[in-house]
Amino acid sequence: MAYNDIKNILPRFRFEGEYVSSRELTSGNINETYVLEYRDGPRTNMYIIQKINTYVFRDPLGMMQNIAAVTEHLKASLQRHGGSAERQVLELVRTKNNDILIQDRKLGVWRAYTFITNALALDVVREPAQMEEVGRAFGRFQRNLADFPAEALFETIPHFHNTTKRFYAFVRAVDEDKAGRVREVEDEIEFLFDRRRMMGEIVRLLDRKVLPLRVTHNDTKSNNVLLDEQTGQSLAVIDLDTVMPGSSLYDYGDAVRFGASTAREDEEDTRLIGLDMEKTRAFTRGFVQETAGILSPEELSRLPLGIKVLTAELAMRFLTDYLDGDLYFKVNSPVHNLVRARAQMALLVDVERREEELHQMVQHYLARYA
Ligand code: ADP
Ligand code: GN1
Ligand code: MG
Repeated sequence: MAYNDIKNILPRFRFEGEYVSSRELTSGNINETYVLEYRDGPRTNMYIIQKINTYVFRDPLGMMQNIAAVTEHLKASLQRHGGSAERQVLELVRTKNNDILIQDRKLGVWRAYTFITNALALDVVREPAQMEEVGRAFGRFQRNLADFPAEALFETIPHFHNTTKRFYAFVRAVDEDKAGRVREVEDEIEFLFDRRRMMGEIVRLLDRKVLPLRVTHNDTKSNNVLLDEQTGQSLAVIDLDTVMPGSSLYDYGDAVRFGASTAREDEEDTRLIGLDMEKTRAFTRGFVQETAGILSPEELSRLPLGIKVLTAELAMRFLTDYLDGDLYFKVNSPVHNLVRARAQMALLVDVERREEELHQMVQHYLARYA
């Protein structure tokens, strides 16, 4: 990363001390993230600064207002229960004008957080115990936001997990064939058409009010949770850009499809891809323990549907972006989105095969904790 990219933006935030260094973190698929080090006498202060992708987030101020409100709520809830918010809630660093973000016509849109030190964000979950902690973190997040007024939130990306609308967008991408890639992916297109009905199932259950709308995170990858490096315990849920009204099945399903896959999200060898049942069980245990008494029996019994729908949704989103010519997700090669789409399809085939097993597993934890 070139220091040049950020040097003009740094003096506008309330960072304490003298700038020492910066390093780019490249795990995210949307925003640009840098870790900063400042020295203030004997103290080292670390910060995160992010350039917000305004193609993806059309109303960055609305998004930042959501984040400010949600982090305040989480902090108050921790303190009410006798805990401390330190290292457990994201903390915004304001600008010298006391704003929560910078919108500069030339330099772009930026925000900053204090960096939570000695913490791990897992791009790959190594052990079931880590996955259980990730489950606990997202379960607790859901619990702590159960009394947050959903109507106070902006929809930062309208219809984000609305797979019915996403299916129409996919069909449009096929029709338009902007990048001339449709011919290469006819099998993949058919794969998704075959699952059209299944993909719309959560949306239909929300419409019929069988499932309630809640405040959800909506992007529950394992690298959006920080674990204490020493104890392994979960600290903070991060990446709050998509906190919006949604279904608990989204958070459960997205977390499992990412963290309990036997391979990375962009694994090329699809034979290596499947669902790790031990990690799935561990996540479910952590998540159900924290949300028992909050989530309804209708939600809890349908958790496996979340895995199926979210895996299919991501396959469709990656393929749509491939057909559009890679406008949305960051890519490291022209086939990156296609590789990602195929990987999600391989995972989905395994999830479908294990459907009965997944239902039994969920019932087991419901009997025990819910
Ligand atoms: P993206 O939307 O691009 O995924 P994230 O907000 O998830 O961006 O940040 C990317 C990575 O930066 C995270 O996975 C984590 O490793 C690190 N990170 C972000 N915020 C913090 C923080 N406050 N403290 C420590 N690490 C952080
Ligand atoms: C994006 O920003 P990041 O990398 O945490 C995307 C998620 C996808 C994920 C797939 C705002 O998440 O929805 O599931 O990539 N975020 C947005 O890796 O679209
Ligand atoms: Mg992230």
